[in-house]
Amino acid sequence: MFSINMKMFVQGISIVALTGAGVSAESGVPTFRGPEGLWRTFRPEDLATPEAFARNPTLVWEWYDWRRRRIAACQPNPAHRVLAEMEATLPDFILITQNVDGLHQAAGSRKVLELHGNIWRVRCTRCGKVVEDRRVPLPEIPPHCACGGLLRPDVVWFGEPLPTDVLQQAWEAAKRCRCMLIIGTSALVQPAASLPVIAKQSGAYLVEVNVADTPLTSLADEVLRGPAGEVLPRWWEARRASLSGWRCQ
Ligand code: BV8
Ligand code: ZN
Repeated sequence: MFSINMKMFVQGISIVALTGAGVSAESGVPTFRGPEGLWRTFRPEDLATPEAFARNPTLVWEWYDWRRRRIAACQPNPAHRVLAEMEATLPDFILITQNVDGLHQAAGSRKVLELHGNIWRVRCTRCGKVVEDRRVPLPEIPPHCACGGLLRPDVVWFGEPLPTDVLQQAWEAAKRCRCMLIIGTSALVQPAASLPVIAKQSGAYLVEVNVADTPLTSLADEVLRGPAGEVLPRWWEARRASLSGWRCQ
């Protein structure tokens, strides 16, 4: 049983949640490497790289436009909502996500570190302007900036560095947290997959929420095997009650 005690909460324990595509699976957003995963039809190097974009921006944008239309039809699920509630309830909580779908923010999370960017932002390859663009479908493919430059999705492609400030904050959060929830990630993509290792080396209690084993499972102190939308609310319900009991003292 998860042994974090109330004192840790009282001392403002730092809890970090790291999420991957699995947290959005029950919302209907396809994962990257699952049986019906996004990559099943495409290979990452075909589409999610700067080289692929330089070679064929139309193909890359057709894929992103298709994903944007899919995601636009998806709503946050109970796992997203519980994470927003944890942010509102716990004195020291931060959410780190590999996802680009924006569903954490749609569920009410505000303290979100987006390691890989956001599919609802576009960036001009000429003037560098970054704007939110929620048009589905896009009026033209590939889309262009007012300056005439080609727009690209404001996401981190394979072979591209993660935003330095975001990555720095994520390292810091992993180093200082007392508990890390690792939710719905295959733990295959770096440097995101190293964050739980850093947390563990710093003495954190690791809770993995997944429907299957991952390379991190052996490192976890507690494994919640099942869909995040079901098991995470139960896990939180068991603790929120004791937390609110603490508030009555
Ligand atoms: C970097 C944004 C260095 C785009 C993504 C050569 C050159 C440079 C780097 C490398 C290289 N070779 C390898 C690398 C490192 C590379 C990497 O890690 N490759 C892997 C594939 C081996 N990393 C990078 O390139 C990174 N950059 O290293 O730069 C650098 C430094 C300086 C200068 C230049 C370069 C950039 C990585 C970011 C790539 N962008 N996304 C887009 O989305 O379009 S990654 C993509 O994978 C998504 O962000 C996704 O989130 C992420 C990880 O996947 P997961 O989230 O884990 O999803 P997945 O489908 O894999 O797993 C789902 C899990 O959920 C499963 O475990 C499943 O069991 C579970 N699940 C399913 N349903 C549920 C569930 N769990 C709970 N409940 C459910 N209901
Ligand atoms: Zn421009």
